[in-house]
Amino acid sequence: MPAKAPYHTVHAPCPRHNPSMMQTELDLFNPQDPLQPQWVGNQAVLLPGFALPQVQALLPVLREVVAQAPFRHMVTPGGLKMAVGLTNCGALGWVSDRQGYRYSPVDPLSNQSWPVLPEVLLELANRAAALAGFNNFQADACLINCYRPGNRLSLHQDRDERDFTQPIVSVSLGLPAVFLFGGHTRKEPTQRIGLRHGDVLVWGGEDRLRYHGVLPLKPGAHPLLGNLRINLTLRKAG
Ligand code: MD3
Ligand code: FE
Repeated sequence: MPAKAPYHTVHAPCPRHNPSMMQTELDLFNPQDPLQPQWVGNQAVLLPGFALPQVQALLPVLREVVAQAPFRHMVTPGGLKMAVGLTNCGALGWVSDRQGYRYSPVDPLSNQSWPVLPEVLLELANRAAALAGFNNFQADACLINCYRPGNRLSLHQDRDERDFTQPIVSVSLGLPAVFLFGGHTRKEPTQRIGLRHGDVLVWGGEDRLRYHGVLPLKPGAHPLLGNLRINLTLRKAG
């Protein structure tokens, strides 16, 4: 245990000392253990394991979301089918088709509203945003990506949201991945950071428009999610 708990607002037991949290990736040789926030930019912070105390509550609500709005492979404006499966919850959802990328209040598969953004997820995102210095984060959209082994996300910026002063909070679940974060132009070099089950990333301010992506997912088996990686990104889109 570090002398001082890194997450002052977390009153749950330390997940790495509680086997029921199913954190199976504890590696004493990894400088990321034990849980310490890692600033990867002036306004970008990785909170290792921050979501672990909520995982047991999150998984059933995510299953409900996916039952109402299943993962699908969206088509890019260029006509390519995205390998990563995608769905949304919240008042707005990110969609892509031959017409372009945008946020829509309606799921094009069902012509219904997207599922409600679960309270447990909103509350988790607000606590994470506050730790990074964003005190009035008002997420109205949660994009849910589903990766299988081999799936990658090429370098891109997130610029379909209305207000770039609002941060993005991401929650990683299931198989680990290598996240790439670059600069404000595509050609700048990228850094790599490992994202594991339960990790939360907050990006805002000057880091909000950085290029970023995900390397091809390595095969593996996660005890809770099998051969999947699920990434939730909470945003203020509208
Ligand atoms: C840095 N998702 O959905 S999450 C995306 O792991 C996306 O599925 C990745 O990029 C994933 O758009 C990365 C972390 C993240 C999200 C948004 C960012 C990092 C970011 C926006 C700006 C800079
Ligand atoms: Fe992105």
